[in-house]
Amino acid sequence: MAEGLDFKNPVGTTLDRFIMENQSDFPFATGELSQLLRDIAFAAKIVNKEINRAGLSDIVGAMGNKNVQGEDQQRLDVIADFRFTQALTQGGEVCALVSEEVDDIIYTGQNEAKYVVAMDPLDGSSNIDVNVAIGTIFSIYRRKSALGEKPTMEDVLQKGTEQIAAGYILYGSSTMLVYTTGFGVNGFTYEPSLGEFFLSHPNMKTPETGRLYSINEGNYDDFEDQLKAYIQLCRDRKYSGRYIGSLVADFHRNMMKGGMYVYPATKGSPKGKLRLIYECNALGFIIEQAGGLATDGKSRILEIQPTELHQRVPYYVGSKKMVEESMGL
Ligand code: AHM
Ligand code: MG
Repeated sequence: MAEGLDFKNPVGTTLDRFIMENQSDFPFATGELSQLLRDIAFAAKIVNKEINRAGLSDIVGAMGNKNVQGEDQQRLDVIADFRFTQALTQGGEVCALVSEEVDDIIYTGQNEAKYVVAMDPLDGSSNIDVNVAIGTIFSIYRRKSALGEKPTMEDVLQKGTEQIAAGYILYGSSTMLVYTTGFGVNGFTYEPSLGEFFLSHPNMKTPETGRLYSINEGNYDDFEDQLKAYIQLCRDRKYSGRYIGSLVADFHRNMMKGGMYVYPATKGSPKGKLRLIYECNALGFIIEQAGGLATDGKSRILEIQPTELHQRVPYYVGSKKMVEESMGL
């Protein structure tokens, strides 16, 4: 063996191995959740591939709106919705799905399955067509209704505290899958030539405070006085304003470096813009597991009882001290 080189663990831990090795965290685990997470990762690889060739598909699409397989060109968010729905329906572990792309509950027909998934298959709509980082967000719940029956509204309208797993995929300069099952947050980076996610960011923690603030300052005049005062404080302290307009990318950067993302109520979106059950709760679970905080500006996001599938909430998420300070605490 070449001196100084460690070949014992040459490529690190794959996502599949990690999921398998950590399955015993769950009492009575029978492997369905592990399979469900693998189904999500599988769909993520396909979506990642579609995203990477998006520019090329457009060129082909321009010649009569057909791609190389002769299929009609479709928007990436529609493609992502189709890929994830297909993977989770065929995977057999999910009885019902909620997707940002679909108004009603999607019944998979797998009434024996234990789990419910809420997701935004491709978030950052304004960035999808312009080669800027975008993401997928997902949240997993155990159903409340009896196995074998058709799932109900109660199954999908659960508080964030009931999540058993949540995660996101960031399609950025590299593709990452980050998830939690309530035992810390772990990040995996995709290696395209091997087609595998590898553990690259074990046990992720966010700094207690930070110097980045992410908000659409174009809406400043609409903000409540308290938030205006906090933004002014960030400016006085020479914090950096960083806003991609892709929630997953802004969230991920802030979690890594220390910072806060806010989408408050505005005149145009009086209840905020982001969706409680598949955007705010998922990232709220992750940030809490990483040591941060997620609120609606007044109280903890994970404790809000959802009443509608596509409910919007104001959203404050990131480093604990910054979120507290912005709320006047
Ligand atoms: P989308 O689900 O339609 O993509 O909207 C969510 C996105 C977030 O990713 C992003 O942070 C925010 O909307 C940007 O909104 P705005 O352009 O109003 O600042
Ligand atoms: Mg979205």
